[in-house]
Amino acid sequence: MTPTTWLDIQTILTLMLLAQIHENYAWVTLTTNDTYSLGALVLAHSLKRASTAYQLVVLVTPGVSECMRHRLKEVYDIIQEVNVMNSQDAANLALLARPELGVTFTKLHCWRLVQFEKCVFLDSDALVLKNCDELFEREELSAAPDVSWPDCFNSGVFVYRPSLETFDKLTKFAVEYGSFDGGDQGLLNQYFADWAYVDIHKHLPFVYNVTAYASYCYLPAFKHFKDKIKILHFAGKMKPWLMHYNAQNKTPSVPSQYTHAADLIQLWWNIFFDNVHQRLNRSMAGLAGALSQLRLGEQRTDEQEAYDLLMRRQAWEAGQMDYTGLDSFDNIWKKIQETLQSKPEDGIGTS
Ligand SMILES: [Mn+2]
Repeated sequence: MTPTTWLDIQTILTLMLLAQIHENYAWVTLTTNDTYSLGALVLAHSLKRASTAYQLVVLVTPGVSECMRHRLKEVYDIIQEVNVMNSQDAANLALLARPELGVTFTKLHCWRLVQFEKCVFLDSDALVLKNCDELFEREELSAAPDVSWPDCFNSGVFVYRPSLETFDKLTKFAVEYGSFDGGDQGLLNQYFADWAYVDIHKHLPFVYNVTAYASYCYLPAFKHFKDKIKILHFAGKMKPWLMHYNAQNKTPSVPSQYTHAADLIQLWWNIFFDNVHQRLNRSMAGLAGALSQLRLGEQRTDEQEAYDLLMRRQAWEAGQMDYTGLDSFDNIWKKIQETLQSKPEDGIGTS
């Protein structure tokens, strides 16, 4: 065999191996409604911008509209419907004042994607800034420390191996022991309890899951290491899509707690306008429908501003709306127009 032929065979074998790895690895996220799907769409585009070699999977619950599912299908390789699992641990959730966290138990379904050998789960409120394909070299369960309690990992980014057996054990564990914080982070930390002590390779560097919120943030370090951040995580209640966006000057109104990350929030919105906005339409629920009405470079009408504000408030409060009936776009729009058109004296005598 000539050296050239041998080299060719080696190249072919390497390429075959790589192709197989690419098929067996996937990024996975979860969305439970149309508003969170905005995050999932921007996240997928951020992964593509970072030129990932791996597939993208999105888990959706029944709360995601048909129309939004079509948009998700355009950018995700696989869209998988899962049922909402509640922690039914109302006391713990109330303690956290985050009743919406119960839904994050749905995350456990990611272990059922057994067509893949290894996956990285990313919350849909994450934004990938640099290629992170090297994460697939890590083992289950690899994650970055949580800023509030660094002996716990943050469950917004983690490497895992899909397995029906693990899924079963996790759900049984959840039923038996609950979760110390009522959400998936407490549960996963209880289950993978040796994470903090046993294997340092399972500690991802913090740059793979940097929390954007200022009171959780070591600001001088944020400034110093900003260029090294690989994944920014908008943990907490304030999400980029909840920030008011000025379509005329193309900038979001960044709350004071986030000014250190203003350029990265601007990046989220730039990706949103480059890749997501034009594919939205007003039949979508919540903020997705409201944002579809934005026109860059144009000032919004009072009605549009009022509608946007209402949708942001709804999303903030995580209120359940009836998107097809009384709370549908057309009805809310009509109500807003009536309110804005009514003269001030109309309000006299009403509380
Ligand atoms: Mn999150």
